[in-house]
Amino acid sequence: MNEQVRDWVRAARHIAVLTGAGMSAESGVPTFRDAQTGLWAKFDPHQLATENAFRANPSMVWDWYAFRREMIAKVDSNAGHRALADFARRHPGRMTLITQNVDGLHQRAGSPGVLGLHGNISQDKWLDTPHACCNADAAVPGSPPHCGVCGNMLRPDVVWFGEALPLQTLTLAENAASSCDLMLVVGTSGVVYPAAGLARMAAGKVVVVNPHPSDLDDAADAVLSGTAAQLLPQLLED
Ligand code: BV8
Repeated sequence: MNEQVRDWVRAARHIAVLTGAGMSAESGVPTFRDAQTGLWAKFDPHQLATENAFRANPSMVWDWYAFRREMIAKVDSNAGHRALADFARRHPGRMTLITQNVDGLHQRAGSPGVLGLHGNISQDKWLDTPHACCNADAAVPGSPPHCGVCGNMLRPDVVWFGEALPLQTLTLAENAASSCDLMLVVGTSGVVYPAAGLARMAAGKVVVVNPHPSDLDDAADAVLSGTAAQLLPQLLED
């Protein structure tokens, strides 16, 4: 393990962590770029994860999310998720965890106050502003479930491309980035914004953890070439 980076971790009063799909790869959740297995192989996720795609073909997009939900329900957090949760438990208030992931595995590992920039795949919300008739518990089952009176559809409570991130969450993430002594950037290709921009606005040193080159390596003070579950336990042990 890179001793210099471990020294940075030990010396840091406030550590911000930004994670992406690579964080959950060792849990068995394919990353966004290699998520497209089997019947979804021919679809570009950046195309599917849009309001237009959902309105154009609601059942196709709903089924894609149902496929991912089933997969996520079968897996568990890995040693990388647990190392972050353990560090936060041992050092309350010293770490702010920001994730692009919608799988809930950080939360399942016990990480407190996770800033979920892109939502939560296991929750639904109404596509259009709900009327008095729109009761999710009474929604007509189907792909997707919908209101039996006005036809309003349920959609996954995630941020689709072209949609704004939850403002309060983004603001808290930006505050953490601009006040950190150290930012760990784990398992992200760094191509999706404004999430990737957080690494470029980090006040402290930036350390990338990724087995492959990423678009944020140029912003890094150190690049640790390895996986989240392998490196984070070593990096974060006291
Ligand atoms: C918006 C939820 C405006 C849905 C997601 C600036 C420049 C260029 C483009 C833009 C820009 N600003 C905005 C844009 C447009 C767009 C964007 O960024 N496009 C990209 C593709 C060019 N951004 C948006 O549309 C955002 N919204 O801008 O709104 C606006 C503002 C106000 C009012 C109205 C509108 C919304 C972006 C969020 C979209 N939703 N997810 C869902 O999940 O279905 S993004 C989704 O894709 C993920 O959440 C994540 O963010 C991204 C995937 O990236 P990664 O997580 O990094 O995963 P990836 O597979 O790419 O890479 C995995 C990495 O892990 C690899 O590097 C690999 O090497 C590594 N790895 C593999 N195994 C391991 C590992 N690492 C460690 N350990 C391992 N074991």
